[in-house]
This record gives sequence, C-alpha cells and structure tokens, in this order.
Amino acid sequence: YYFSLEYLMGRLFGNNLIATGLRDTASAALASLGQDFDSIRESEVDMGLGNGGLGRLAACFMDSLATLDYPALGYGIYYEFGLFKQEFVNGHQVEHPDNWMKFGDPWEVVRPEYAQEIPLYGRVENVFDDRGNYRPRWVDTKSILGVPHDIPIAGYGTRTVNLLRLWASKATEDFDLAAFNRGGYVEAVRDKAVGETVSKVLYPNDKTENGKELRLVQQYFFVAASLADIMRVFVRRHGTNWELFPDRVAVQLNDTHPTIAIPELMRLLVDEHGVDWNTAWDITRRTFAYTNHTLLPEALESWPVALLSRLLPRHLQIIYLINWLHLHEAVAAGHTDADLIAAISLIHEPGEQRVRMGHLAFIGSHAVNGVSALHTELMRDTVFAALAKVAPTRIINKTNGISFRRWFYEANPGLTALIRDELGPRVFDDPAALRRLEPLAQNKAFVARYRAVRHENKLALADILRASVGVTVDPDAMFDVQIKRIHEYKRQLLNILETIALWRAMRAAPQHNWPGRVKIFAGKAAGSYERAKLIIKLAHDVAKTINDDPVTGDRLKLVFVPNYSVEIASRIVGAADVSEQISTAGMEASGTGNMKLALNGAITIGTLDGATVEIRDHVGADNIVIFGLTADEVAARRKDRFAGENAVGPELAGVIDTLESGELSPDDPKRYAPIVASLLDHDPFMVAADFSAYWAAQRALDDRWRDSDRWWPSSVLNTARMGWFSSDRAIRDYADDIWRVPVTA
Ligand code: 26W
Repeated sequence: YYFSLEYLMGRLFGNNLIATGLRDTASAALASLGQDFDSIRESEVDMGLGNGGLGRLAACFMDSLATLDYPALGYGIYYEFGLFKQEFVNGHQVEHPDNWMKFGDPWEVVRPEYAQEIPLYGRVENVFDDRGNYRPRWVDTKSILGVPHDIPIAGYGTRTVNLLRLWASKATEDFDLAAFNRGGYVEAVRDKAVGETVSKVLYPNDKTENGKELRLVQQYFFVAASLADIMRVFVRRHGTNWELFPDRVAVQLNDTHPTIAIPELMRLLVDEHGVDWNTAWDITRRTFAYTNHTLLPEALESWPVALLSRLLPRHLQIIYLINWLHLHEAVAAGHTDADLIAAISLIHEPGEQRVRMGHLAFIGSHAVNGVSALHTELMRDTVFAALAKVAPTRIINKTNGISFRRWFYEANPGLTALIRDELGPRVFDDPAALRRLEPLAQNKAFVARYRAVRHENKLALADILRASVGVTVDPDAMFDVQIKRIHEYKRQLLNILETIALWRAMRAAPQHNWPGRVKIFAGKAAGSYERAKLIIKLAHDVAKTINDDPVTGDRLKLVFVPNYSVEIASRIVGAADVSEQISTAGMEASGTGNMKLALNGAITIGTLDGATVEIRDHVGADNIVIFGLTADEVAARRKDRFAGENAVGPELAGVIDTLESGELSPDDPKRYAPIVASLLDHDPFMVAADFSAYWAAQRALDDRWRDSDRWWPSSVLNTARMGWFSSDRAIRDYADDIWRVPVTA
C-alpha cells in the first residue's frame, strides 16, 4: 500500500492503451470512424494531483507495480482542484484554479459501499477498566465521511490492473447537528460544506506548509480512511489475527505527509482492538517504511503540539508515549549524552513545542530510504545523524526511477519505433536490453536515423512554442532545456544569468562561430514564493530583450513555456539536446527529470547532485558535462563562510552591469536589485560561486555540439545506458528489500 498525498498522473488514455497493447488498434479503429487519435487523446484533462517530483514518482511507481504484477493499492486524496494553472501576464506568473473534473472524470469508479467515517477534534476521556487498565476514550468528536474513488492502473503486457484509491470528503449527517438544533437550517447546510472542503484542493507548495490546520486535517483524513480500509480487507481474510498483519500488509509512506498513520495504527490496535502496547508497536514498525525526499530544513514537517492536541488529542498522547519509550530505550542502550537525547526526541523543544514528523516516521518504520546514493549518504550525515546512531542499519538507499512506458514509448514514438526496428519488441520488457544499442553509436546509418527522430521531435516542439509563446525558433539550434519547479536551489537563475552573459558575448563578437541555442524553460512557482516569481519575471525580461535582437538573431532565443504539466514534459523530453541539472550540490534529493531527458538522449550539463551522480556513473564521464562545487565543498564554504572568496569573474561582472543598468527592465530599473544584492552578499545558493565553472562548461558543450561526430554517438550512448533508471528496477528493489512481497500473477 503506497500512501501519498500526491499523484501526478497526467493523462491516462494513451498510457492505458499502450499498457494493454491496443494503441495501434485503437488508432486504426478511430481512423475508420473518421476520428483522429491525437485529437481524441487531446480532449482528456490532465490529472494533476501533485506538485512535482514526489507526486510524479508516485505515478511512475503505480505503473511499475501493476506492470510487475505486485498486488498493490495507491491511497491518496481525490482533490477537486489539482495544481493551479499558470498563466503569464506581462511576464508575471498568475495562478488559476485547476477545475479538472468540471465535466467529470471518465476513469473514476465510486465505491460508496466502502465509505469510512473519520473522527476529528473532541477530547480524551481517561477511563480505567475493572482491572485498572487505562482504556481511554476519544469522545465528542466531529466526523467527516471519506468516499473512495478508484482509478484503474493497467500494467503493461499483463492482466494485472491495480487501483489508485482516492478519498473524497463528504459531510456526515451529524457534522453540524448543533447549528441545526439551534434552528439555523441555512447555517447548518452551509456548515455541511466544511466536510467537503477537506478534499477540495491540493496544497501548491513543494517545500513549506507552515502549520496550516487544513493540511493536517487532509493528512489525517486520508490516512485514517486508508488504514480502516486496509483493516476491513485484512479482517475479512484473516480475522483479528493481528500478529499476521505485518506479513500481509506493507505501507510505504511517501515523505512525512502520511506519518500520522503511525499513531493512528497504534490507536486502532490498542484502543479499538485491545492489542497490548508492545505487540502493537512491534506490528506497527514492521508494517511501515518511510521514504525521505528532501533535506531542506524548511521542508521538514513539524506540527505544533497545541494544534495536535486540539485536532487529534488521542494521537498526541500516543506520540508522547512513543517518545517516552523511545528515549528510555536509547538511554538503556547506553546513549546517555543529553545533546544526543534532545536530538533524537520526537518533540522539538526550544520555543513552541512541535512534533518532528521525520523523527516519528523514522522510529515508527523498519526501513527509511533516501532516493539517490548521495542523498542517502547526506541523510545519514545530517538530518538523521543522531537517530542513525541509535538505529545504525535503518537508513537504506533506493534510487528513484521513471516509467519507460510513459517517458520513452509514449513520449517518443519515433525513437521507440527506431529501437523496435533495431532490437526487436523484447526490449520493451527489459530496459537493460537497451545496452545493445551501444555498438550502434558508431554506426553512421543508425546515428542518422536517431538524429532524424530528434529533428522531427524538435519540429513538433517548435510548433508548440510558436503556438504557445509566439516565438519562432530554429530547429537546427541546440534545444537546451530546464523544466522543473522554480526554486532557488534548482538555480534557474544561474541558467538565466548565463543566457545574459552569452548574449553579451555574442554581441561583442558577432563574427564568432556561436552555435545556435534555444533556452527552454518551464515550471511553476509556488504562489507565495516571491523570489521564484521574480526569477520567472527575469526570464521574461531577458526573453523580451534578446529574442528580437537582430545581432544575435536565430542564434539565441529564450522561451518560457507556460503551465508546465506531465503533458508538456512529454512533448519536450524527446526534443531536448541538452538537459540542465544544475542544483546547488547537496540540495536536490534525486531528480527524475534528469533521467527522462538522458533516456531520450539529451546530454546533461549538471552538478554532482542527486541521481545525476549515478547518471554519470552509468552513461560514462565522457557523455555528460559536470561542473561546479561538490556537496562537500558547498558544506565547507557554508561552514567557513569565507568572505571575499566569491571572486566575480568578468562574465558575471558584465551580467551584473546589465542587471543594474535597468536595460532589461526599463519600466522598473531597480527590479533586480535584490537578486544582485544576494549574489554579491551571502550568495546562499552559490550562484556566483559556480558561475565561471558553469560558463566554461557551457562553452565546452558548444565545442561538442560543433563536433557532430562526437555529439550524436554520445547522445545514443545516453539512451543505451539509462536502462537502470527504470522505475521497474526501483520497485523490484523496494519489493525485495523493504516489503518482502512476492508477485501474484
Ligand atoms: C510540506 C510541504 C512539502 C511538499 C512536498 C514538502 C516537501 C515536498 C516534497 C518532498 C518535494 C518533492 O517533490 N521532492 C522531490 O522528490 C523527488 C522524488 O523523490 C526528487 O526526485 C526530488 O529531488 C525532490 O526535490
């Protein structure tokens, strides 16, 4: 059972047809009816119930679980509104609600017979039974109803169809009885709407969610409904033989968002089913496993004790008892250092008391995993260093993967056909077989066909760019792509500043043999993230300035594709020549876009961060361009804060001149002063520190591009060597090492 607050599914039509082997049949059938497959496909609304990497990973994992015949269910929330739609007005991001189910959802199967009632608020009554045992009762609760909506997930080349079970919230009859009794009929009906608000909208932030009550209600709502559903099925099959529970049930927590499931399972076992505490704790820990997706301090969830005691009073008691036992166990094992004990406590003390959800997930799980080798190592050394002393073997690595069905076969039909021609259809059942492309990297005829496919994809993307942003680009130019959430640590700023530097250099030496470049950006900024929105505005100001410059002409363009989505990503990945993976080292947990682009043959320019480290190991150091500070070097600089070390090289100095001159923003010449200040002052994301290395790496990329006898074999080798990054491999690893679950079919 995969527990995730986000599933970024995209469209399901094409994917399900590929899974069932009916894509060509459907296409022919539609044609015989005078219908066009693509326009039918276009009419489906994207299911965008996620923010970014974490939500898309959940979707790829569902695909692999079904394909590999694992008996798995994904649990989550059936949000009425997915991630906001993005529009640019004058280069500023404007958000609009994503009313994706306005005309209904053709995939949903509603299961009202499995609805669950979820209690909230209330208080704990301290009751003791005849023998003096504590038998607390959670009373005076309000409740909401969870109604499951099942989305079928068809495995590829198998009869397995798993379910994504998403909960919609409804009001229960008694939710606002009080208002009703006071004679306030209209008020009562209006208040009933409160029950419906819980599943109304996905929170649009991918890093912080500062203690919003509704967010915690969402978390508890879906977790409590899902555990009750799991128990319903378990009891039907095995009765109340709870000791068997962890052998039949494995729950994977997608980040800390569903961590309240740990005290909830304890509550169900101890309070509702009379299991003794120690047995219940053993069952709970053997049931759960936790995946961490970020080490950014602002993204580590913690909930104020005061909020928990109001919303989930019994759970807070349980958390306190878990913590008390956990700390005593540590002391008994010889960990008596007071600092260590404070560091492993579930309760963050100074100031307002808060429950650290990462700590709770860690101690309530039998396995805790990172999502790339580097990230897992950093988990052990930083956020979970103290807990790792107490439980040294709990942290393991499971490097992310991607669904090849969606990100290769569906997104790049041209390349898929070419590979089927060369390697035969069996390659689709075994991504490792892509290796057999390696010798073809030296085969001129094959390389020419591989190039032709890319060219076709670039023509198609050029049409989309013309239609969506009104910019005409040269399909022979290098398509240089950075597509992901806008975040300072991902350093779109570094890429934009390099664009300015390149523009200046081209204008200074127009006769130089500059390769054509199209810088393609796409991605959303959280509505409240002002700096990210300023970076979007900068990209637009740069585009406006350079795109019409007759000196640079077709040789340099910047386009920002609006409203990034799974659908847009799948149009871009097959048309990319270059993949920008340039996060400040140590900050990107894994990245999965890096895998999609490299698999489709883009050459990565990147820092040694997240899974890019492993991509280098697989594709070979000659087929990737690495630059910049390493995670260790970044950490050392942060510690020493060596001032003056940020030598601003000539290219960056010129860029800063341009920013300060107001040339890019004549309507508001000081618009980018805050950006300049942060570059020159503390440079928190090491943009200035990495700038010259990045500039040099980009020029090295220019040299490679001019040498097509080097570029294209290297591109083919990227495709040939990315097989390991299939989510099938990742899911097999989870199943073998964490869930210990056999396949069913
Ligand atoms: C509390 C709000 C919140 C919401 C979402 C905090 C954190 C998140 C996610 C952890 C953000 C996320 O999507 N992380 C990404 O997860 C991907 C899948 O593992 C990784 O590839 C990315 O590197 C990581 O940033």
